[in-house]
Amino acid sequence: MNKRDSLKLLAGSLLSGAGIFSGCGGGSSSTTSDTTPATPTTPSAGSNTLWIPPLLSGSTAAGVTTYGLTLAASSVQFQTGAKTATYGYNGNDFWGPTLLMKKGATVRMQVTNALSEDTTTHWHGMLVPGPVDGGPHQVVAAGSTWLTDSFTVKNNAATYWYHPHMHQMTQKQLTLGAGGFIIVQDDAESALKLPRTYGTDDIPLILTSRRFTTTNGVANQFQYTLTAYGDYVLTNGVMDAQVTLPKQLVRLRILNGEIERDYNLGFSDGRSFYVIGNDGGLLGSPVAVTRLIMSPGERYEILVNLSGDALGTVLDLNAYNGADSGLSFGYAGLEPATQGEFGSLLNYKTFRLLRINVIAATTNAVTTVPTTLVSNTFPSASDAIKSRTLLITATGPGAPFTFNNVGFSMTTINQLVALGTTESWTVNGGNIFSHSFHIHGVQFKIVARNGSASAVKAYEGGWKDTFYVPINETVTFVARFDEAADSSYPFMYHCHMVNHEDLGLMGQFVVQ
Ligand SMILES: [Cu+2]
Repeated sequence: MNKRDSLKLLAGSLLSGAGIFSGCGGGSSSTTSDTTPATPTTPSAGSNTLWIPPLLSGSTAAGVTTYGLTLAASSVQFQTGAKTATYGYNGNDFWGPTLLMKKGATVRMQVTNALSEDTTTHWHGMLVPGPVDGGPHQVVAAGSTWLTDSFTVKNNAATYWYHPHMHQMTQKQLTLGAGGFIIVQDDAESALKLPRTYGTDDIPLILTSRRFTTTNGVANQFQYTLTAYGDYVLTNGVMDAQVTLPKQLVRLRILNGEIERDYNLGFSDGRSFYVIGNDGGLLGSPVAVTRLIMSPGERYEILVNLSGDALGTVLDLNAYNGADSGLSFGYAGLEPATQGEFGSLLNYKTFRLLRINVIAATTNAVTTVPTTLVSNTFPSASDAIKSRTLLITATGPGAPFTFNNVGFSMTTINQLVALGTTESWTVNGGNIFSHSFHIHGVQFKIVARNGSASAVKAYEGGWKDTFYVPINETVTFVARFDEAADSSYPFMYHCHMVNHEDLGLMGQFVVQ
């Protein structure tokens, strides 16, 4: 047993009996008692058609576009036997529609909570003020509707997402399927010759996995009582997903939607692909890679060139998380166990995320990778008027992760930031495990890893809101804080491994 396992097993033994979910809203008694993990079986080799979330463009009146979302309970036939209880937005059984919006538009969000428990809806990566942000303080009570103030879309063209952010309920609600994409378009992106026919050559991909209980419940919703790692890949909510893609340049908008697992992405034939976008916008130019590490909450847009492939070619998008990956301890999913809290059938191996079958090209197909994309102006370290350091800590056996030894409290503001100023933040991953750091209210630039600018990967050189923090490494970013938030609706910074977040690896800050 490694150090992390021993720490967390102790944490689990202390915390699982502490009734973390008691008092967190009703309606889940039938699933909270369903904690016995099924004996895992090898995932089938069958293939199911990839689901593409429907687009939602909102309804416009008097110059304001309103996006209506309703979160409700549903169920999915994932396994033979009983259906699995799930959550989805707008009548979808798992996940929700893709909100399509344009930079510069005036929009507002309307969320109806049709669950029997409270939720919140956070617009991950969107540049909005505190009261619109949908963090843990902006509770949408069971049966109620939240209509935000209108706001101007300030974000660059990129792929964002929405998901619940209810404290100590985020893991459960995200695990059950509550989430969705937001695609922002802008003039700079529209001027480029890029694939953008949604569902044809422009494909959103949420990558995640789940473990099922003996009664086909989703096991991973229970903090520490069972693994955060799934045994079965769900790509856009579909097990063993396959998609037909045309023989041309194809754009994949990829979200690591996992609870905890990192992905080391690549293609089965080892081909290069091209990173064109980060969390908050396009890069200056495409970056060719054969592997791409994504931690939970991150988005990357990539181009895959299928124009040279024969019709009928079969290609797999895989996670290279195995012994031959070159990865080392701390990377989430590298633990060799196949069962138990830190085990999974998908751990310490290469596994398939999506099977691609190449079909005929469309008319007006894009077939060449652009040499340049957009011009970005980032804040620089020399603009920073303040530096902060966040060390990811665990105070000892039995304790969850914290920032600087201070666990999350809804009533404690941890940082005060002056509106309109630029700061440099350094996150130290600590010596126990890797993490995925996310901060609300800004898009930022990663300027150093372990103090070295050259250690920042070229593919993560754009606008970011979430990043991979390896064990024993530091990551420094520079951000300009232009969105206001007061202590009524403060912004959050947290680990996007949502089991860590729910147990206290989160802090609050105001910008004023
Ligand atoms: Cu973490």
